[in-house]
Amino acid sequence: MAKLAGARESTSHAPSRLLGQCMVCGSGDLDAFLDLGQTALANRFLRATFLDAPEPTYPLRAAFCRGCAHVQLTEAVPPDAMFRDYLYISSGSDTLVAHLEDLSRLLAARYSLGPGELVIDIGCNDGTLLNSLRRLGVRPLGIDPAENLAAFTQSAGIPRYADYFNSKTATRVVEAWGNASVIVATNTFPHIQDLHDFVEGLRIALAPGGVFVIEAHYLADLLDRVAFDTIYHEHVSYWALGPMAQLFEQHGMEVVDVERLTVHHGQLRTFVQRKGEGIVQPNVVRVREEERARQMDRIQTYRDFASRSLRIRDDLRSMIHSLRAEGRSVAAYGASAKGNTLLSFAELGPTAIEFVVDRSPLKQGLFTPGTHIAVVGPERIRDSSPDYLLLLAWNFVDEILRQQEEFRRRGGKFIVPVPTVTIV
Ligand code: JHZ
Ligand code: ZN
Repeated sequence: MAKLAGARESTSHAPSRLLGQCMVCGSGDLDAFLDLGQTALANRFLRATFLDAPEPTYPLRAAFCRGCAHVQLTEAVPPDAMFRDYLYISSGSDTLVAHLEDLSRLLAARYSLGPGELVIDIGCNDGTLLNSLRRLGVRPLGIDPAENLAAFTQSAGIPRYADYFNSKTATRVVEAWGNASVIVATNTFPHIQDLHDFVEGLRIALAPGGVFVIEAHYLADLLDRVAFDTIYHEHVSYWALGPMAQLFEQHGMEVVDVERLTVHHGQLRTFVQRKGEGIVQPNVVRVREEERARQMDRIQTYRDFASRSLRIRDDLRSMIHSLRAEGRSVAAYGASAKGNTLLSFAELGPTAIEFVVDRSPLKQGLFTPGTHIAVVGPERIRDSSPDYLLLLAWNFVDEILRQQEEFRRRGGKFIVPVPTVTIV
């Protein structure tokens, strides 16, 4: 088991950096459309002994670039405060493990990957994807700055370069391991603060004809699901295909294929190659047209989204306060990062929410950042029989409802916060 984090014992407050310009096109014409307040870092769960210590918080605001329609935060938190010691593990959800196994099979088949070929996973986390790639016979390499997660790949014998990916580390990686046929990044691309240097790193590390495959939450789905809770400091970018294609074009690369996925709350899987090395599929043009048709390049779209987000916050707050006033007990399920945006924004603390259940042993025993609610194991649902569970990991609703049949049979109800607050 990975060691529990050192950084959670520190109360140091490295300041955030104001992003005065668009990270894609450099325009200074940024329009902030949603202010989620001053919040603690979403994955920075606390030990009991630190509940009274000052907790660093940072402004959380999303902005639209009038130059290229990219959506990003207005402030960047120093990466070391978020990624050196990382609590989220990919193997925490059966749905996600199955998804990453499918992805490894797709990559191996689509690119006919042989035993000598290197596949790099940027943000490899606990090595779930790399394990499955290795079983298919390819040569895996993980790159990830999380020191506390290195033990997972080490015990599996998978090489890992424990740092951020950029042009400098790409050069070192090529010297030590050679060029990669495929570089993949699942749920990592939204975290990248220096996009241009990252893309230069790809150009250095990819073999001729090599492919970069991104999976990241898709802005169109974020809008449809009103998933404002997925806005937190780790995610500096909220990707649509239009701005993403522009980014790669600036570096002599192009998006050659794209697919929409249902995993998490809806994602985009994008395939990128050096210009001229691949054939651009009709999907790319189609998705870009769909984005224009639904006005993802207009600020009004984001203003409407912001109003719907405020409405959810108000509805949720009043529902939970009235349930509590009627004497009902309310707890939450899934100590997800997005759950912490939701709890902070709706100002729901331990008097409203008794505890948060999570399967991950890395989170149990800790307290939610900012709101300080205890995280406990799933057995607590049986022991305390809460009347309601606020579903903070709503992206796994099917998996969780299946697991919690007993709770529901006994009359327990789930509150699903988005796209509108509903009880199931
Ligand atoms: P989950 C993470 O966000 C972090 P989070 C990251 N920044 C990102 O971009 C997204 O993923 C994609 C628990 N759980 O996956 C496990 C149960 O207890 O929605 C997790 O702690 N029982 C990389 O944190 C949490 O819920 C279960 O049955 O918002 C879910 O977190 C299941 C399925 C999950 O991601
Ligand atoms: Zn821009």
